[in-house]
Amino acid sequence: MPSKKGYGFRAKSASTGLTAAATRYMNIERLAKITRSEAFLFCSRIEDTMSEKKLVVAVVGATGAVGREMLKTLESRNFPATEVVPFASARSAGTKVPYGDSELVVRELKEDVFEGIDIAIFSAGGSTSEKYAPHAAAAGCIVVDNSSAWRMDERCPLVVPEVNPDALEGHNGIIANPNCSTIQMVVALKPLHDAAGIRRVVVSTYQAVSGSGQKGISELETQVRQMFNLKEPEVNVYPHRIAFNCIPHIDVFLENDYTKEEMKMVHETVKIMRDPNVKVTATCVRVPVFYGHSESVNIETERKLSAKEARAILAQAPGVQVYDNPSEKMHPLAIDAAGEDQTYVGRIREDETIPNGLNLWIVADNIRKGAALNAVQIAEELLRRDLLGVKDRTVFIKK
Ligand code: 25A
Ligand code: L14
Repeated sequence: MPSKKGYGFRAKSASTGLTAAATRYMNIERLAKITRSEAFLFCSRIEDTMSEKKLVVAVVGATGAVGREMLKTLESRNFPATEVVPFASARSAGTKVPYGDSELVVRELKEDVFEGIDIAIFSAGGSTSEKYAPHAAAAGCIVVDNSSAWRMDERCPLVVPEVNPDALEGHNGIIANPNCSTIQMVVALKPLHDAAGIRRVVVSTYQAVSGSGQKGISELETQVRQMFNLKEPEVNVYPHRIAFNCIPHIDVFLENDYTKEEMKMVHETVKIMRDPNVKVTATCVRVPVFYGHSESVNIETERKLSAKEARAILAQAPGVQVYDNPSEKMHPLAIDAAGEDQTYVGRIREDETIPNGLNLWIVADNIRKGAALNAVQIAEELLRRDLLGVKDRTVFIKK
């Protein structure tokens, strides 16, 4: 099984052997110089207040590659959920998924499960989102949806928290998480756009197989093993063999001969940046990498931006880590970005064929920033802005 560097290594402190509550009583007792029973009363009052604020979070598609990462992310970021409920298809109902030190039993997703759930993070594919998200919103449960189903719907904000968090204000109950390749690109491009006005973007992606979920990971692993054993590799998931190959075809082809994945980058970038003047053209390529999408990005700006200025701007940008030292052979690599939360930018240099052009190499973990992490950050932003609840529950229900 391919391992993912940095995954599952969150060491838990067990130094005192005390429960968190007991430690709290003792600390308060010491700090406030009060008796143990007074400290106990004080703490139980705080805990009562906290327990009044129930926050129930569902993960839909919890058994998938992204769903499992969502559970891990909720736990590792200490998301203040009082209860986390995993859902998947009937096939997975009753199985268990890891959550922190424990396991949760997967429930079958049905239309009527959303009553009493505050936030449901979906990653179960477009058709599942299309069918179930309106039922969630109608029950007052906010959906943060990772599929492409709702992204271009005018009723749904399309959000990258570092770029356009205010788009969440006035949401209607379904919030869309952008496409993985788009997320990492806009995280890096937004600060450059603010500084110099991006007019044109030419992007080529190098996308990992984990973008297609567990089945993509298995396909690459199986084909490599078959070829290593001099067997004919079976081709099941992608239109061609992916082992030791690059395939310029992700998602379906459209009438203009671009793929849907490429056109997602074109349209989603404009919606997130709220600027139709940003013209994007994309070529999306599947490469035999397990985790981490890489992108070669050429931009043309209205005002001149030197490589040095761009590097300084990106060094300050939220969610971005500049990693760019050619003389030391330091560039962002998919194998280093895997398991990390940042979007890495390197190979920053001026395009010498036009007056105002830059080339960049942008890499991020497609399952984390490209999917699970961005979705959890959206949920965190909803809490920060006090935007829980659905004001008009009829928006997605046809009367
Ligand atoms: O419509 P889209 O937007 O194009 O998205 C299509 C797929 O892309 C993934 C996700 O796959 C989705 O199914 N995806 C979406 N957004 C992504 C993003 N930003 C993204 N990937 C990367 N980045 P996935 O494998 O991650 O998750 C699949 C989960 O969805 C559950 N599910 C499916 N239909 C459902 C449903 N849940 C409720 N109701 C439904 N009708 C699915 O549960 C899984 O949790 P499951 O029980 O069907 O699967 C159980 C286990 O089986 C593995 N598996 C599934 N199919 C295969 C498989 N293993 C091998 N080969 C297969 N063909 C699952 O991974 C899981 O472990
Ligand atoms: O629109 O790499 O989120 O196959 C899900 C599958 C993005 C591409 C989406 C892949 C897609 C991804």
